Amino acid sequence: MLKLPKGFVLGGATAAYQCEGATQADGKGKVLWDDYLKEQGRFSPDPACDFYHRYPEDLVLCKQFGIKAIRVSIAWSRIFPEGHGRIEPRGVAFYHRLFDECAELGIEPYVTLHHFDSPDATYRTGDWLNPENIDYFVDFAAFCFKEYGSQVKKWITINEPVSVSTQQYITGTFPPQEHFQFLKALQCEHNFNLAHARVVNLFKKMGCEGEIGIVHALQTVYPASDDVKDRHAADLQDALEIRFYLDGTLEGKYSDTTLQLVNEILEKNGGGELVITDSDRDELDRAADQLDFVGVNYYFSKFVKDFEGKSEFTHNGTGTKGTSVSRLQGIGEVIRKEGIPTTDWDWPIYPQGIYDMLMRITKEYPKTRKIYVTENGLGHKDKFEGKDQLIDDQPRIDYIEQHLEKIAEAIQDGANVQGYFVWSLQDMFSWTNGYNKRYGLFYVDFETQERYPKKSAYWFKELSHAIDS
Ligand code: BGP
Repeated sequence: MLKLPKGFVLGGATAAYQCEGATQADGKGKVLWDDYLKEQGRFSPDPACDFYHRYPEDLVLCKQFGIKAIRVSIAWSRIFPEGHGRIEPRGVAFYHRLFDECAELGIEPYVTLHHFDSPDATYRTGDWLNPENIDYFVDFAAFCFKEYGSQVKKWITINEPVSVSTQQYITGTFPPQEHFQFLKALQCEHNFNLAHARVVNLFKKMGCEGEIGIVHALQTVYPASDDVKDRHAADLQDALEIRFYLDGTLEGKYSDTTLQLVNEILEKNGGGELVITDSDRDELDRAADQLDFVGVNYYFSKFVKDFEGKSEFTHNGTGTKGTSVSRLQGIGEVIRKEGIPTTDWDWPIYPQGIYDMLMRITKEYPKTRKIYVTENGLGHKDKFEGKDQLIDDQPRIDYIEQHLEKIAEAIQDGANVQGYFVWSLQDMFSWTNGYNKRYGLFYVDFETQERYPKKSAYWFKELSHAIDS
């Protein structure tokens, strides 16, 4: 059995737009995804798994299956339908009910303020590239701290800012679908670091109780070979996706090497200069000193080789193995590494990557107080064979177990990892893949909205008991 410390938190993760459904209910304002998904016509975010109405049922399942904590996010546009100004009381009331129910059942909510769902109104005025929208986000955060401060003690400023910056402006897989706009992507990265820092500093200044952190997507990058060019390619890819964020949020300062790498990326892709002011630097610096934890989302690693050709990117959003392509001009090409299994969506399954990332944070970012693994899990085409048949998702159990083993090893080697949240609690909507990429411990029949515990849910329950005993 896995050697995890007593008190280690076992949780399930969700995000508002992926599970709530009810995207037009009770005065909710539009978000950037609403029109975009409608135009695409591939899949709808409604009703997803209808968490907006069925959260009591899901929380009971948590209780029954030893899940002690849940990651949820507050949809900014339920509270401020236009991103700022007018407040929607029905949206405010919904989250009070949700947090009350959590308290009733003894499940601790870890609450994210931004999980990919900017209000349409702020999106249309430049989203994170417009400093005014950062002000609105800070106001939204202040509102939440005051309103829900007695119910919520664990806060997360932003979920995976890198997924937004790169998918909006480099790979074109998030709206507005722009391609290879490196200056925009990197400016967006800095602006995210700044927005996060301002919210952390505000939280501490307000004297709020509890802890605050940020969640990063940290898919470890390795060079495809020992060749010096491949090693440099891995460094560039890492700077773009990982290092710029870790420096900005955990150290509170971009190192000279990080800035050199980032400038090299810009030079090779049309040039331009980032706007980073002295006051920004001061915010970053103060926030890193006060940050309580970092959340690590880890699904896979990347193996990168030198690439000097024209950028090209194809997203595998259907689960057809071998269809993804990622080549970034002057940065690197993601290759398939012999001997490393991949999911149907081409994500290499490489548990060593989580160990290496946890140890990197521990060693290279010593200000970091605590780490939670805030997302990890396996996207899989689970088969439902009738109400009385247990859904056998053994590959998911294997995946989670292998990663938890590596987490346990990192803890033994000095990483202060306090908990693990499986992505996802129940099956839900996936931003660029729709509904056939299931992650949940609980199977959701999207027609009837019935929930069925999968084999992995029973496995998770045993693990939870083992940690408690
Ligand atoms: C993370 C996001 C989640 C979730 C997960 C799985 O990047 O924080 O919101 O979607 O990845 O990703 P996907 O749904 O693309 O498979």
